[in-house]
Amino acid sequence: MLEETRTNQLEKERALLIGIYGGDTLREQAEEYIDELEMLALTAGAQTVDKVLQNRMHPDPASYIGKGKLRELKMLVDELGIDVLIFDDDLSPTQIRNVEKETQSKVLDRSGLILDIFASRAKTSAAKTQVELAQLQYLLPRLTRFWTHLSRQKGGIGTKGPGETQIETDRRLIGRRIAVLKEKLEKLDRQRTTQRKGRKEMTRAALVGYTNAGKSTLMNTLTETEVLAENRLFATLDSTVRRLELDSHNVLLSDTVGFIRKLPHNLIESFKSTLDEVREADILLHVVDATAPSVEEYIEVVDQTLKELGTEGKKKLLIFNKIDALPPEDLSRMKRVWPEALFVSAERGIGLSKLKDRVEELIEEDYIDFEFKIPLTHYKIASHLHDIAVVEDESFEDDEVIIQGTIARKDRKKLEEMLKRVNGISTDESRQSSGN
Ligand SMILES: Nc1nc2c(ncn2[C@@H]2O[C@H](COP(=O)(O)OP(=O)(O)OP(=O)(O)O)[C@@H](O)[C@H]2O)c(=O)[nH]1
Ligand SMILES: [Mg+2]
Repeated sequence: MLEETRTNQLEKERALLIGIYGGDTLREQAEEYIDELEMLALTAGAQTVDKVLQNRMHPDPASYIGKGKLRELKMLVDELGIDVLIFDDDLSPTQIRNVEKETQSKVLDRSGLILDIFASRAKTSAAKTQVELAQLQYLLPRLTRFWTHLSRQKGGIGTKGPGETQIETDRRLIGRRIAVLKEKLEKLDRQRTTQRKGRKEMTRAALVGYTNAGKSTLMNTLTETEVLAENRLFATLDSTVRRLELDSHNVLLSDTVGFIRKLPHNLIESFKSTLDEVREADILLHVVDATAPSVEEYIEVVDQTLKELGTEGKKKLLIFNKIDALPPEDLSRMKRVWPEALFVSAERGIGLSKLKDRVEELIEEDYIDFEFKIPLTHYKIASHLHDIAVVEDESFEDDEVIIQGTIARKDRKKLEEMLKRVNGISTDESRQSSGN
């Protein structure tokens, strides 16, 4: 059961959900989409009173659903005491206006709803700024509707909305606010980059996946921490980074915001800096809720979103979670379909050692042998090496320490260059001291 939010609200808004099927979308699919929309509505604090599905190839450009259906909708609104109509697709400003006019009810589309949830969830300054930016960008083209709304609230029946000048003024104000927010985000971005510099050399893995897949739970179990994990959509909005100690490697593991179908594009845009954790990761751990009704589609949505973020070519592990709640026959079937995938239960701690082994294998693919001779005068380099490499042997000789082991290819190159400089200096020093 999905927990309800905003319980302080005296009366829950009564929502009617509307979707269409036909064309590429089968009825069962549309039903599932609308169930997801119900979850979203509940997360936002609304109570779903009824759902309406219409069979039509394409949305009506004027009102999304057909004229006749719209009249039916109006009757339902009155009969059931509906406060808000929520559409499963994004509506154009014209569609919103027409439906509002015909039904005399508040109209929200999927993006508007998702943005509303993000807004109520955002806690940190970065998340708040990102959400506000996305909301304003969403609002800008829809401005007329909000003003029509406002004038109606003032009581003017059939008023045409404010004059163009008022809307223009408002557009300018929003435009200015957007600029301020963008600047603020850039500043936050610079701070994050500085913070990140220190951990550049460690292997980084990011948990990604559909919302509610169990990313945060997996993060908690693997790193023995306590980030918020709950049965609601978008529990996580900010990335959290924790150290994960494996047998021979240390990894920085980050937990990130979940994805969903039809995630508003400007939301992805404005969350790009939060999603930097994903873009900069060496390994992506794609967590999938194995008990979800349409696993394949969830995987596809996540892959598409990852593509949008420009993360192709990264190493990826597909991890099916919640296998404790999966009927055994489904588990066997999935193992056949995805022989490469891992099957775990984050909550029960099943399959985690195999998961850790696989992560180590992936890291090791890029690991190569090294042997470095480091002057004791630069022992700092040796301790740094202990942090970033797997040290297998260490011996002391005269004024040098000889260290052997395996290291990431990119780090070996860096250290070689560093040592070249250091050895250059010490050779010079020794030449000078021997009087040559
Ligand atoms: N049965 C079962 N439930 C699990 C398992 N792992 C997580 N869950 C439940 O799934 C729900 C979502 O878990 P989270 O870890 O918050 O999911 P998330 O992917 O971080 O979700 P968002 O942050 O909202 O994107 C919670 O109610 C968890 O208790 C598991 O292994 N088995
Ligand atoms: Mg989470």
